[in-house]
Parts: sequence; structure tokens; C-alpha cells
Amino acid sequence: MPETGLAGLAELTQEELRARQLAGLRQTLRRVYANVPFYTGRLDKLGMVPDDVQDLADLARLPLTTKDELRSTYPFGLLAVPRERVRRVHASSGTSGAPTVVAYTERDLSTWAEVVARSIAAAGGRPGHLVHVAYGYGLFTGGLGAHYGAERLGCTVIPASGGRTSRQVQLINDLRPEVIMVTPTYMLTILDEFERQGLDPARSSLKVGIFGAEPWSEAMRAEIEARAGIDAVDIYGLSEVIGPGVAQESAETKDGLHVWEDHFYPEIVDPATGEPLPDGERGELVLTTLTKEGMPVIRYRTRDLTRLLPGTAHAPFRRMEKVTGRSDDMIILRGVNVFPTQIEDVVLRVPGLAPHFQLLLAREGRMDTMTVLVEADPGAPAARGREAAAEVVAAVKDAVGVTVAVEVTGPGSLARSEGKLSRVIDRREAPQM
Ligand code: DLL
Repeated sequence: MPETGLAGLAELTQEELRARQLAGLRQTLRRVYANVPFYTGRLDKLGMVPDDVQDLADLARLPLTTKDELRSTYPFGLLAVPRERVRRVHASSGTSGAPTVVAYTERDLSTWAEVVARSIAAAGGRPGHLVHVAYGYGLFTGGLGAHYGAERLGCTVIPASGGRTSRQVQLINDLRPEVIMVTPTYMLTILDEFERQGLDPARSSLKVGIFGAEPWSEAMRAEIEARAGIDAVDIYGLSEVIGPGVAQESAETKDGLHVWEDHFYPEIVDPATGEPLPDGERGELVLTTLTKEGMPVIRYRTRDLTRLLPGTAHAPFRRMEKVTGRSDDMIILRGVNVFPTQIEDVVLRVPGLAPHFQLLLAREGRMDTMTVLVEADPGAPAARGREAAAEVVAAVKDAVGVTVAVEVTGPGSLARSEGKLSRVIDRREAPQM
């Protein structure tokens, strides 16, 4: 692990880490019990006080917290400090209903910058590097989160934000950044723009891409690495917990993301029952903040599906496997669970297709159908389309176990991402009651 931002942490023993986590947990529980009626009520109902938590395993006695519960306290119901101590708010990217506002004290902003600085260092960024931030700036945590982390590491930040893709390419060419931080699907849009301008992105100054905010497959990693000539690594996070920088993959190993466990305590639970699962088993990630002041969360259900793996020789922090998808993104197609990343993994491996696709869900009679709309690669002969479509049908049947229709569309016909991309178009009506 690089020295910056991780000073002393690589040598931390498991015992020291667990002791630190327990101290952080107990302090967090005392803080929320004293200041947040929502949590006071929950502990009272269980007949518990914070000091009853004597061990990290006792955390599992507390109830899980859901997004709806955060919504129900909108906007400031979960603050554990007076509003005047809040230095900044962000809001999570809710698709419907009231958004959830999250709040940071001065110290929370500093913690956040620290975990993002660590993340950039683990990805291969170094002080003095130029970092091009093309995550959106604003209420979304991506832009400002990446920005202050890069500054904390001692990098020079290009705060490009999302959109205006031709200008993104110009900035990269002129300012020559080593690092780019952006969603993987917007990176594809930027790569297309390079090529549209007759430039080879593999010859750009970029060496590392730090991609997150949406699920992406190993095939997407291979596609981006080959076209951009960079190392593509995964950064994970969510607004409710802090933003980007909850977990980060190392550029050296690219084998799962180290959870910065001294600040965020991970558990995996069975998504159906909420019961804790042992490390190594797949389920839903649940996170508890250990050091946050403004809006700590206790056992927050992320809906993200993954599993926990042991730390490595580089760091004691457990790793989480690349997130395959959210439980709420899972499509149930004629009884088979399908994640958009599984389709991505197939589509990106079939020659003659561009890495741009959408999933169209419809209902014919009582049967749900899925059509994969995928663009032809502009360099492929027109006749290739039919063959490629048949190959996708066969590979999806083989890998996922379900039959889909595939329609190969013309280059440039599908919407491009400028941030988080929504791949699914759902034309099924609500089921008849
Ligand atoms: O997306 C924070 C972020 C910004 C992370 C930039 C990484 C980079 P939200 O808008 O609250 O926050 O969305 C959080 O996005 O629960 C996951 O479902 C998804 N997500 C975030 N990172 C990844 C990732 C930001 N690396 C939600 N892989 C999370 C898969 C991810 N999904």
C-alpha cells in the first residue's frame, strides 16, 4: 500500500483494528442514543443502553435501518448534532419520493477527504498527480467527494464535473492528467468522443481510472483498460454512509475492494431475512459508521449484493467483492434472477458489438420478455449484426439460464451516459390484482 493516507494502517493488527472499531461503535451508539430520537426509541424498545454493546458481535442485536426510515425523517431528523454544526449537505440519488439528505460536520468532511485520499493512493494516485474529476458536482457526492480527497492527497484537481464531453477530451489532452475519476459508463462516452475526434485514447496521459457509483463488470474493466490504456479500479460508496470512499480496490491486485473498516463497519445479511451471514457468503451489505458525527448510521441496509473476503498482505481491512448489483435492480424474468451486469458481461465479450446496450422489459400475455438492445460496433461489417445477436442469445442462455431477444441497432442510436446510467426500460404494466 502506498504510504500516503495510510500511515500506520498497513501494520495495524486485527486485534488493534477490532479494538478501534468497538470503541468507535460504542461512541457512535452513545452519540445517537443521546441525540437522535429515532435511535433512542429503538434502543429503549429493546430495553438496551449503548453500554450493553460489549463486543462487535452485539451489533447484530440492533435492528437494521432502511432507506425508507431515513426518508421518513427528512430532512434533518437523524442529525446527531445541532444544525449549526453542519457544514455541508448532500442528497442521495433517489429515483422516487422524497430524497434523503445527508449532513456532514467539519470533522466528517475531513474524514471523508481522508478516506478518498486513501482510496486514490490505493488506486495508484500520488501527490503531485493531476486528477480529472468527471463525476457530477452538486448534491451528488461523487464530484465534491473525489475533489476534496484528491486535494487531501496532494494532487492537482481538474473539477470538470459531468457533461460537455468534447470539452472533457480537450481538458485531458491539454492538461495531461494521470488519473480520471468518473462513472464507468461515462468513461465509455468520453472514449467514444476521443475516437470521434480522431484521437487514440490509449495515447492520452491517463494512467489510472477510478470508477464507481454504478455496478460494472469485469468485461467492462477489460474494455476500458484496453481502449484507454489505463488501470481501471473500482471505488464504492453511498451518500447515506459518506459518499465515495467507503471501499477501494487496489491497482496492484484488482481483487475486491478494501473496506475502510476503521470508519465503516461492514456486515453481510441475508436479503430476505436480515439475518447476519458469515464472511465469504453472498448477501446484502450492511454498514455502520464508526466515526461520523453529523449523521451516523447504524446497520444501514445498502441493498448492494456482495460478500466479504479477508484482508491482504497490504492491509488488514476486509475486502468486499465487486458489487454485482442491487437487490432492487434484480430483474426476475420468468422466475430467473437477472442482473444487468450479467448481460453486460456477455455483450462486451461478443465481437462486432459496441459496449452500449439497454434492456427493454415487456409483457406479452402473461409472459415477461426482455429484449437486449445493443449497438453495432461502427467498425464491424453490417452482416455481422445478425451473427452477433445470435451469439448474445446463446451466451445469455448459457451464462444466465434465460432466453432473451437481441436487437442490434445502429451506431450512436442508444442514449449515452453522462453519469449514472439507467439501463432498464420497463414497459411491463403493473400486475393485475
Ligand atoms: O454513488 C457515491 C459514489 C460516487 C461512489 C462516486 C463511487 C463513486 P449514491 O448516489 O448514494 O452514492 O449511490 C450509492 O450506488 O448503494 C450502489 O448501489 C451504487 N454504487 C456506488 N459505487 C458502486 C460500485 C454514490 N463501485 C449506490 N459498484 C450504492 C457498484 C456502486 N455499485
